[in-house]
Amino acid sequence: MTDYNETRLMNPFDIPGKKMGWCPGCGNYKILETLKEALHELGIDRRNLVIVSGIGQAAKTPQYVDTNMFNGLHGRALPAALGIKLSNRNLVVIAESGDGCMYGEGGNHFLHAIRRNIDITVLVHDNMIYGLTKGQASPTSRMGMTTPVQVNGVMLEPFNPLAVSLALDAPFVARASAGDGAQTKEIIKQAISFRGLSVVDIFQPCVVFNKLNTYQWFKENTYYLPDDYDPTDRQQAFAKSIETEKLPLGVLYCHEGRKVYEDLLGITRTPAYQRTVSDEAFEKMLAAYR
Ligand SMILES: Cc1ncc(C[n+]2csc(CCOP(=O)(O)OP(=O)(O)O)c2C)c(N)n1
Ligand code: SF4
Repeated sequence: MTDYNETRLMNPFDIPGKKMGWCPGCGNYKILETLKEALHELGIDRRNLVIVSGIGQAAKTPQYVDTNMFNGLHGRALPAALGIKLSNRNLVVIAESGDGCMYGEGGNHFLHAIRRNIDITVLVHDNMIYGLTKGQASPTSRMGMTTPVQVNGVMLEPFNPLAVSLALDAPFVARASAGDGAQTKEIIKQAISFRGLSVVDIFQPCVVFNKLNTYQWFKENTYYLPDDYDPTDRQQAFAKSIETEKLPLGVLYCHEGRKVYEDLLGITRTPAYQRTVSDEAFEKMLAAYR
């Protein structure tokens, strides 16, 4: 087994001396670290990886990873990720953003990415708040939580990303918690290795604007799926996803049955940038425009 510090020192995804925009203690740090370790341990080539995000605190993550990145508009990580994957299906594509960005502004894209079953990994830093814009309620905010905008408490039921993903037959659905780096890393590794759309909802404390869902709250309100849990049973996974007393952590569902979108489209060709064009064909094309 590789020593933790040794892994950190050798990690090719680190950007030494990078100035970070996150508050001390933010759960985003742990997710970033575990992501870089997962990528390193999977032996992913930095040149074949693209991390795509929207806008927000979580969406800054790709700026702190030494690889290719695309920063889209708020909620628009997934359409960009889809375009990137379809232009070169050999790339490992990770879409990564906050709960507001992915489930709120990007909610429609989230639904249709699952329907399409693109072979990408969706990592959602779920801090149950809008962090970057200073603490308004997000789709996953708990009912009753007060914020500077929801002064009488959030009055809506939270969005349930796991139940929605399972209802749409997402083939890989998991939940992790930033408080447990080791488990989060293993789940991220499984999600990246999975062929098809994988959704990982990662609990992430926002230590500044969310005083309800603290590290302690996540510890007290979650539990690990037991070792004998069968992740191929979709109905059982759905039952787990709607539990409310304590929230399950682990891979709820993993089933390699659905065709991925790239296969359905029949994309087998070499990416455009790798293709060679004969001089003759090129001259012919130019001539057609003269
Ligand atoms: C269409 C649109 N609506 C609103 C905003 C303003 N805005 C920027 S970041 C953000 C909240 C981000 O929250 P979340 O996605 O949960 O990520 P976090 O900052 O908590 O990581 C909002 C509302 C925007 N940039 N674009
Ligand atoms: S405001 Fe919250 S989410 Fe943003 S960096 Fe600070 S602790 Fe993290």
